[in-house]
Amino acid sequence: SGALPIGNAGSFPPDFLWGCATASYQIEGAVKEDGRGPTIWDTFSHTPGKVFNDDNGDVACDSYHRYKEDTQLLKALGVKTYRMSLAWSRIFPEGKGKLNPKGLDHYDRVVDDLLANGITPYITLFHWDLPQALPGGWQNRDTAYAFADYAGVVAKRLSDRVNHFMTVNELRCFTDISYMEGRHAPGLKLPPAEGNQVRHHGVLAHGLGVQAIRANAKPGTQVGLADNTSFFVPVIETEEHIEAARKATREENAMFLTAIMEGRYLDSYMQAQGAAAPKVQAGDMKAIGSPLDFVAINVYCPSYVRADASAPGYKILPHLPESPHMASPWLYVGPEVAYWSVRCVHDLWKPKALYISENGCSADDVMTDGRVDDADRIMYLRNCLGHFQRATREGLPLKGYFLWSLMDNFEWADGYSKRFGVHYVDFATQKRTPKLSAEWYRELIRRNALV
Ligand code: PNW
Repeated sequence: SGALPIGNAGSFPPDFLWGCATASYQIEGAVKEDGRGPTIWDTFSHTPGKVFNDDNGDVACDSYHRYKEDTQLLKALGVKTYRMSLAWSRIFPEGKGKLNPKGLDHYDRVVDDLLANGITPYITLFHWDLPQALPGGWQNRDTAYAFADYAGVVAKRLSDRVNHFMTVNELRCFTDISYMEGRHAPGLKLPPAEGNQVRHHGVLAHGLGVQAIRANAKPGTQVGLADNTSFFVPVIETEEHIEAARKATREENAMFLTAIMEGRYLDSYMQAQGAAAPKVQAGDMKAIGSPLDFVAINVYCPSYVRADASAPGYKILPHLPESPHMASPWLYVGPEVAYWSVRCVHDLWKPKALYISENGCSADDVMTDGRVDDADRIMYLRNCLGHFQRATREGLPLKGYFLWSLMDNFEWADGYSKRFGVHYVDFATQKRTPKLSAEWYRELIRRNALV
């Protein structure tokens, strides 16, 4: 009859790197074990009313004890790589000063187990679990120096086996959301001058971290960061609107990725902040602009943008509350952002290599007869990957993709109420069950093509 053969909707480059991502506080648990020091997320999640249902990361996915099981989940998926973060306070329980050797020993074991199973670790050094003991947290410039010391120690210990380090994850989240909007630890609502200083300490930590890693790591170690840059989709693909998207990407990220890629704050940003502009010391911008081997971006949702005759030359089109979104209300759907994120970063700054350090979604997963048929998540991922694929087809230097997340985990202020995993976690028993999306991802990796 007229049955068509099973086809591939398009292949990825042969060496494209497929992976999954997680973060220490979201999966490890074991918050009091082997000398780990408390973090601002322990404090925040144990403060009533801060996290949905007053959930916390005390146990999470218990990955501190179950990391070998997690490695086997990765292996079964067929991913070649795993993006994980280290808990700073396991290594320096007070953020600086006395080193806890048990912390480094733990990550040695995790890395060795991954490598023994053919999985390449990509390590994020800071994914929000800031040691509580650091006075003033990111309000204090000293925290940036403490971070660099910690990063250097890790690089020295692990770079014989780990080739890729990301300094920090999502600058906007651990500065703005945490210190200005109050939704994440430490839950402050600082005025603009102090908030801008926190942002500055964040990018400075990244820059000093890059320098410390280069000074301590094996030559050839690749250094970058994972940023949730705000990304813009031109409403119409004409040069005029594409230029508006590029301009918006540069201007709207002036305090984060733009400063890192250009080694300076845009005049427009400094002028707009006026008296509240960050106080910058000699040498800061040089450190912040340290050359990178790669840029990794976390891509979830778009803003749509159009060209505009008046300054600044673009207009961001707001989402309506009823615009389509995934289970998390902030996670608006707009898969073209996958292509335009890569395209705009490439056009603006031409990094040597680009990775997607996170992409994925929450869905209202329910287990029925032992199965989780998460068609919504497959729809979301397939759509995004089609647009990432366009970037690779057009020759943009996109090298790999880390799906967020390997498994359901502690979703910050949403506690355990929002599930992002391709494995379902029953938090009462810690049983991990592959969702239908895991099966789908495995098949995509097997064919190296959209299915
Ligand atoms: C990222 N928002 O966080 C993080 O890197 C992950 O740790 C997290 O689990 C994942 O995305 C899913 O949320 C975000 O409110 C958290 O816009 C919140 C927002 C964006 C990113």
